[in-house]
Amino acid sequence: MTTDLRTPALSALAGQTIELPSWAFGNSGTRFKVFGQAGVARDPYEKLEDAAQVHKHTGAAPRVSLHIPWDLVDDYAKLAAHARDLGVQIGAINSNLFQDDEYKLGSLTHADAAVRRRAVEHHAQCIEVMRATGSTDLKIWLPDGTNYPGQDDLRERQDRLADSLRQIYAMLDADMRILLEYKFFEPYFYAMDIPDWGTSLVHCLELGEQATVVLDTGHHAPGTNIEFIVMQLLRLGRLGAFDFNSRNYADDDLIVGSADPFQLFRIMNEIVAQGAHRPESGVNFMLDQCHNLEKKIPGQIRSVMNVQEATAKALLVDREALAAAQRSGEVLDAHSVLMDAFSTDVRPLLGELRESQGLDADPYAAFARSGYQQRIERERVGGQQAGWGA
Ligand code: LRH
Ligand code: MN
Ligand code: MN
Repeated sequence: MTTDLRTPALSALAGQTIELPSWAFGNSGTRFKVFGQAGVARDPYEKLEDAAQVHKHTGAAPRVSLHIPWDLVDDYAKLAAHARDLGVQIGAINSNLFQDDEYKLGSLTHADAAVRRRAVEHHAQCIEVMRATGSTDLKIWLPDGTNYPGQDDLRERQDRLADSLRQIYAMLDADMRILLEYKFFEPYFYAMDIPDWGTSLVHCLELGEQATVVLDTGHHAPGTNIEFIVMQLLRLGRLGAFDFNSRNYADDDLIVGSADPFQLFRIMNEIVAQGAHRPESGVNFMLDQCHNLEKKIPGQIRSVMNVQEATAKALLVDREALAAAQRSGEVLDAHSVLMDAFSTDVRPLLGELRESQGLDADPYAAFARSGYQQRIERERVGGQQAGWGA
C-alpha cells in the first residue's frame, strides 16, 4: 500500500456514514416463518437504542431510516429527540404501499382515483413525519404491478403513476427529496410498474431536481452489472441512495457484501472514481436488510464493517496507474491495478482509523464484550416484528 494513498484513504473513511434501517432491529424471517429472538426491540424507541449501539462501536452509522407505519408513534418530535439523546438522528422516511387490502390492484397506479388519492395522502403523512424529525429523504418503493398479461393497461398505469408522483413531489419542502426505488419482480410477477432504474430515472427526470433514484442491490435480475448502473446514475447526477444488502437468488435481504464482496468492491470503486463517497455528493448509503438467523446488532455491525472494507479497498485503487494502463490499452495491467486493491487486507487500516477515533479496532468484539446483548435479553420480553405480516 503506497503512503500517498493511505493518508487520503484514512481521511475519506473518517467522513463516511452508513444509514441503518429500523426494521433490522425487529423480528423477521422468511415468507414462511418469522423467527422471534430474545431481547428484540419492542417499539421504535428501543430500535433506536439498538441502532445507537451500532454507531457507538463503529462510529460510522449516525442515522436510522424509519418505515411508516411500522414505526408508528404518537409524537415524532419526541422520537427524534430520543435519537439525538442517543447520539444518532432520523434518516430517510419509507412509505408503505404494500400491506393494505385496498392496494391489491395497485396504489399510486390504481385505476380508481379514490385509491390513488389515499396512496398520495399517505405520503403527506410521511412528509409530516419528515418535518417533525428533520428528515429530508422520502423513500418510495412502489410495490405495484400486474400478475397476468392483459390484467391492466401498462401505459395507463405509467400515466397514473406519473400523475400521483407529481402530486407527492409538489408537497415536498425545498430541502426535501424523493428517493424512488425500483425492483424487477415481487410482489407481482408479470410486470412491475417501476421494474428498473430506467423507469425510475424517467419519472425522476420528469419530476425535477428533487427526485433521485435509489438502488437496492437486491432488486436486479441475476447477472446484472450493478456497478454500470451506479456509474450511469452518478454521471447523470441522479443517484440518491443505496439500499445495501446481499442477494444470491432473489431479494434475499442478507448482510451486504457477504455472498459477493467483490461485487460490493466494484460498486464502491465506481463511487470512489466519481468522488461520490464524499458526504457532499448527496448519496445516502443505506442498509436495507433483515437478520433472520443471526443477532440483530452484531448483524448490523458486520454490515457496516463490510461497507467500510469495500470502500477502503476502492480508495486504495491506484487511479493514476489505472488511467495510464487504460490509456495505453494494457488490459491486464489495468485489471491488475483493481485486483491489487481488492486483494489488500484493509482491516489494519480500519482498525487504525477506529483507534484514532477513540474506538476499539474491532467493533464486533467490542460489542460482544459490552454486555448490552445479555442485558436486553434479560430485560426485554415480547420483541416487535419488523413489519411483514404485522
Ligand atoms: C422492497 C424493499 C423496500 C421496502 C423494504 C422493506 O423489497 O426493498 O425498500 O421498503 O424492502
Ligand atoms: Mn429496498
Ligand atoms: Mn427489497
